[in-house]
Amino acid sequence: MKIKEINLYKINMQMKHPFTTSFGTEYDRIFILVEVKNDEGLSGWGECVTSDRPLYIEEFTDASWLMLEKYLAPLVLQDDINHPEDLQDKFKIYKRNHLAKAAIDEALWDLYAKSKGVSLAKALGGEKSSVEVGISLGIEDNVDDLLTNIQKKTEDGYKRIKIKIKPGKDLEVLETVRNEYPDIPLMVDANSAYNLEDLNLFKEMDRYNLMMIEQPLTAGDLHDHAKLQREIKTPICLDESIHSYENAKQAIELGSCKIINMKVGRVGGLTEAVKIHQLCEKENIPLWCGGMLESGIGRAHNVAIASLAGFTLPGDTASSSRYWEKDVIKPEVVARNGTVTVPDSPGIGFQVNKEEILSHTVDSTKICS
Ligand code: OSB
Ligand code: MG
Repeated sequence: MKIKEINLYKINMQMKHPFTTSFGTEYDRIFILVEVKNDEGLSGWGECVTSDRPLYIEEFTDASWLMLEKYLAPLVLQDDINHPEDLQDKFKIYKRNHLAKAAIDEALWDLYAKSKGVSLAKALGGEKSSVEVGISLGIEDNVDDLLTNIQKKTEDGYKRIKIKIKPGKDLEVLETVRNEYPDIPLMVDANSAYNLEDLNLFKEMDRYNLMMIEQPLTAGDLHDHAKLQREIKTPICLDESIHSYENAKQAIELGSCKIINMKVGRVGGLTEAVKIHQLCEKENIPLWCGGMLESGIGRAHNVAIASLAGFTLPGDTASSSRYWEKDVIKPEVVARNGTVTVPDSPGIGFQVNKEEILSHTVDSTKICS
């Protein structure tokens, strides 16, 4: 593949509902879409799932923009790329910046699949024709609002409910939710808000029959997560701690988690995601696809990766309409009864609505070979 042109679009999309986690509230998503074009005029698309501030991990949109424009795009334009996997070697000289790298990796995978006339899911080795999804519910000031959300999303058929927790919004909330809904598949996500001094709190959570506790402690602290996992029955699932195959391998070896949340952005792209998937299959570690409040482009990539057989638990890829008045792809992603169909047309399998993208674009640049 000879890449002729790379376009970056800085997007500002207003969310339908603000989303609150232990690290803050998101009202708008300010992120980057990447379009790569080959010499035959075919386009591939990827999403850089940063936010405007480095609250979730260290990357943020303006930094990733610079990374993409100044360092990553020129590397891709330099010479022919036979396969998206070739990016791994090329990108190695620049450290981390996984969300930026992943955006180009996704775009190249989409383009590669389109040029071969196969779906992205198939190109990645996906076998499922549909994927199961749950929903991630933000922290609410008022627990009644959370209960209302749970009621609605359960009626919609989502396969499991994840609720965000933070210190002061944890056990009491869980007690209320479990009293109201004793049997729903339920999990919590702390986004790194606790430390080992909170051990007793996590021991108490064992009472609530949770599927898992996602990222209770600081990102990267595999040692303390292993200590915590030895003390509690509820499986720990790692999100922010897993940036690579090596992180996943070490986490499994140390016993820091029993489940892994895969985010294509966080691990630097689809090639690395497939590698981690193989590891989890071999080690019998249940895997599911996380979410970053993506637009349709990122959402489409999530559906494709989740079609691999080792994604055995419902992911966070809810319907486009949960996040947006109007998404940037056609058709939008729709979860029916907690199930999303995996498209079988070439590439991501959703049509990119350029007009809709441009209506949210606050900055753009074209980088040519
Ligand atoms: O920790 O999984 C997370 C959203 C933004 C940043 C981090 C996380 C999340 C979510 C929402 O939980 C997942 C989604 O609905 O896309
Ligand atoms: Mg998480």
